[in-house]
Amino acid sequence: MSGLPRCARCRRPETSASVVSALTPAQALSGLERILGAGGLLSGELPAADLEPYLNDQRRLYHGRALAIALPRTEVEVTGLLAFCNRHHIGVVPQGGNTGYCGGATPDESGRQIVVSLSRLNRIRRIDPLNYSIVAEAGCVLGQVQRAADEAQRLFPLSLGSEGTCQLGGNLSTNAGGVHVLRYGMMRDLVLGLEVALADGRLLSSLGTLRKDNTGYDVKSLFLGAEGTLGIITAASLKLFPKLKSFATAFAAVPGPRAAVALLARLREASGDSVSSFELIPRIAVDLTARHIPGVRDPLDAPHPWYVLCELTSARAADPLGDLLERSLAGGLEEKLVLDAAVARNERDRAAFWKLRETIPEAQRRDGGSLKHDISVPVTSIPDFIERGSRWIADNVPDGRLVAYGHVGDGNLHFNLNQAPGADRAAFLAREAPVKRAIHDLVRDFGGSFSAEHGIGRLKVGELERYAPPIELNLMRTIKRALDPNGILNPGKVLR
Ligand code: FAD
Ligand code: 2HG
Ligand code: ZN
Repeated sequence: MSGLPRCARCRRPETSASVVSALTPAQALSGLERILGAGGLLSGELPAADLEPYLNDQRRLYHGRALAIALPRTEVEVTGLLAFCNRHHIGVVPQGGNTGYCGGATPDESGRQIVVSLSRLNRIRRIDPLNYSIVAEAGCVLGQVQRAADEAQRLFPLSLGSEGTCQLGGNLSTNAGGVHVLRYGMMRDLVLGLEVALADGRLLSSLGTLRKDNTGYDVKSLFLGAEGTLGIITAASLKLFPKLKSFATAFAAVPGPRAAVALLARLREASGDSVSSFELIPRIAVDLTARHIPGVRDPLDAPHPWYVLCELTSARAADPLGDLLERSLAGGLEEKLVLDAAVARNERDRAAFWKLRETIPEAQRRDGGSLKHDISVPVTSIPDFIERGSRWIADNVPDGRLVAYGHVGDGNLHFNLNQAPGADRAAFLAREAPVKRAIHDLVRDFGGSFSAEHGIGRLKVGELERYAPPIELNLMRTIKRALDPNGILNPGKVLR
């Protein structure tokens, strides 16, 4: 990658060879204005502060420029915009809530791409409680979809720390994970149908709500996790579940990851698979959140090396989940799988446990520079992976501290490092490449993935080239060429 041009501000290699349009910027803008109407396009005439939120990613890894920000109101406007951009070879970057971790929604530095914000396509089109399904537009904020389901006495189970901001289209396009995957699966598993604007301006309208439909290739699945490189998702039909009525939540100290994995297996058996979340949290994350996030405190009296936040849930109001959880934890105490535990007595306790967990990324950010690795290995291998990874970091990164936490029930860890107190931020961040290589190579040795739930975006294009089986990469490129022959859709993301 070293031979590629670098971004003037962040010095990262540019992966995007932007498509080049024969139109002048003024011609392109007036064509787009005709399609999107008054107020449908933000361009350089506005104060820079109005455009900035669309041009940076939330981790501040990338700083792009754009010819304009398009704000379509309907799927028809999205198709019109794509037909125009395809005809004139203008690169298009779909953007949802812009909470992605890999720079996928940020335009490149050329200033020739259009950012397409889906935020105005934000209607819940219909909800069918009997069919346990909902049809919602791509710009709906995830929390809005959850609330619509809740009001209909149903559950839409996808849940992420960013759910107040991220949008359905972004969730679908990153195949988001989060804290309920153990029970309900990833975003992909929750989809019944999609409506997608294709590069050439056609609309794939496949918003059926069937559970069973074996009619040829599963075309919609191509767009799930494609990060806007194969089409722009404008709406989706999704599965709903019975609304949850009982919860039992514990914050338990465990001697280490091995005990955590054993405890999870025991809880799943004992509860008839009612475990909906099982999150691993290291001591350092409790310290960081207590220090940086107002209102967070350690739920237990004495410090311990590791913790799990586990939650059992049921759609039956009278399910005795609390007793079951307490009995399992007591059994765990006897067998030394558990050292101590706090069980939520009310909704306030429960919210406090979850606040500690969900604010770990923010606490990491406030504490200084961090290097992030969104990895997964088989659940059984989690303890050995953590042991070997920790040893490597202790031996090789003296100015870093491991903050390894996450969705251990899915085998997914955020194997992150923060700069040690007093360390030089720039020198620590400069270690990114060798640290990433060592950790991702270790992940490969364990048969794991270097991107469990955050996707590829621009950040991990090189990693995909390094670790993906060549045949898979080749098939991906074939699909990309077939669906986007002019390369206008999110150029330089996922595939170079
Ligand atoms: P964006 O960031 O706007 O876009 C993401 C990608 O999707 C880009 O490539 C973009 O081009 C593409 N895209 C967006 N909309 C469309 C569309 N309509 N059609 C086609 N392509 C589109 N992620 C997890 O998986 N699990 C977590 O637990 C989790 N926790 C998080 C916690 C915090 C505090 C934060 C800040 C982020 C977290 N994330 C998590 C990451 C992020 O929220 C998810 O990746 C989310 O799905 C991104 O949605 P978005 O709307 O913000 O997408
Ligand atoms: C989470 O699980 C998110 O909190 C963010 O996926 C992880 O910041 C991270 O590394
Ligand atoms: Zn996560």
